[in-house]
Amino acid sequence: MGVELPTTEFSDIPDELWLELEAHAHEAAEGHSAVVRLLDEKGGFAAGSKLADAVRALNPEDLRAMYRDMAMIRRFDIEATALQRQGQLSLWVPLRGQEAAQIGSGRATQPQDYLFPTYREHGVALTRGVELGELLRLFRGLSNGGWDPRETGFHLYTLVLAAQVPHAVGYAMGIQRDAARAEARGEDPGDPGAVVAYFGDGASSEGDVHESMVFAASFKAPVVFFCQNNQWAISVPAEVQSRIPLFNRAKGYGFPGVRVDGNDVLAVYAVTQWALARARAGKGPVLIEAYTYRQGAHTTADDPTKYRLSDEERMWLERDPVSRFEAYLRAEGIADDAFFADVAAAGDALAAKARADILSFEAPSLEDAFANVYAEPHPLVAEELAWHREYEAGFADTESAVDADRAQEGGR
Ligand SMILES: Cc1ncc(C[n+]2csc(CCOP(=O)(O)OP(=O)(O)O)c2C)c(N)n1
Ligand SMILES: [Mg+2]
Repeated sequence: MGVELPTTEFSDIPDELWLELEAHAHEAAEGHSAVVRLLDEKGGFAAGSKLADAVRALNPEDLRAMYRDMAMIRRFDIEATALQRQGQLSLWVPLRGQEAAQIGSGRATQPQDYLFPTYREHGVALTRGVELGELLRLFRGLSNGGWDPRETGFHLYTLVLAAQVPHAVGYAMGIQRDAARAEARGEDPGDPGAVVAYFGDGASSEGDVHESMVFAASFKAPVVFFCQNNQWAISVPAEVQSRIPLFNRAKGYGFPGVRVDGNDVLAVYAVTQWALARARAGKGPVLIEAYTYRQGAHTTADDPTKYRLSDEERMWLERDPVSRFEAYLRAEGIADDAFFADVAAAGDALAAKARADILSFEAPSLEDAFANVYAEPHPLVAEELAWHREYEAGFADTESAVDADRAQEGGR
């Protein structure tokens, strides 16, 4: 379970504060605590470290904003899940349980950074100013993307597992080269930003992640690999994806790996800030494993009761990231009943807006879905579309029978 981080890698970080992480790593190596954590399960704060002091120094306003983001995206997620059940979305990918990992890491980024999400990063999207209605359009089948990645520094969702990770490293290498070229011309590149590559525990098994890590290490690319280990890749448990804790893999590539309690928003925020600062300073990549839990189904097309026990779900509910942070904010006197009531009301308003937005959206077109398989028309796609139309038409009788039944029931 232990980890040995290369101490020389850490020794020249400008802000000595971050050396605290090295201490965490050594502790882990001795088997004391393998996880960087500031908030315990009841919202108690582990004071007495430099990392803790830095986090404690955060402006109460920022802490409240962090909570607000977590609560808002949770409420949005609940509404989107319900909207899918009511036939308004083709699919929804719930983020419930991963709010701290996403809001903590997203809030640690700077506007000039560029983030590559998977398909579950709704919380990160919120921190980057993505219009949440765009997520609904995507999952309704109305758009293939939806927002301008250059404006938000937030790439489009990627559904092909790990495909965004080599893109992220390539982008980071591009940043590095642009800056070097500017310097060669005698210009000041300023802060050109760093990159965050999000992926899951399951995606970590893809060759793309391996190749990305080799390139990132070799070129010291300014990229943070942010793996949300939510314990499951659909029905496959994380321990099957890796026989060692995932963060330990970084060592084999020659850069630091840190496991952070992914349900502790303050720890995630601090660790991500540290990793980004390191990337900006030209020290190369870091792998962050945010240890968290997918509380809901993989997607609305999945039923987790078929492959995991309710005892496990109950245990993780006790580690819930949102209520943990609420307990901390209350205990510290940073937020009171009025604040939480206000956030709940804002969440309900956001949910109502999502519902109103959806009802104003057009129905997705079957033709559009087929039209975008290739840039040019393709005979096989045309054939498949014709087959699908015929298949849909096969339900016409059933539909009229159902309508007739309903009419009869209505009359009774
Ligand atoms: C290349 C590829 N293989 C398989 C799939 C099907 N698939 C979609 S999500 C998923 C599990 C991913 O698990 P993980 O990486 O842990 O992310 P999580 O869904 O838990 O956030 C699989 C196998 C896919 N989308 N892409
Ligand atoms: Mg997973």
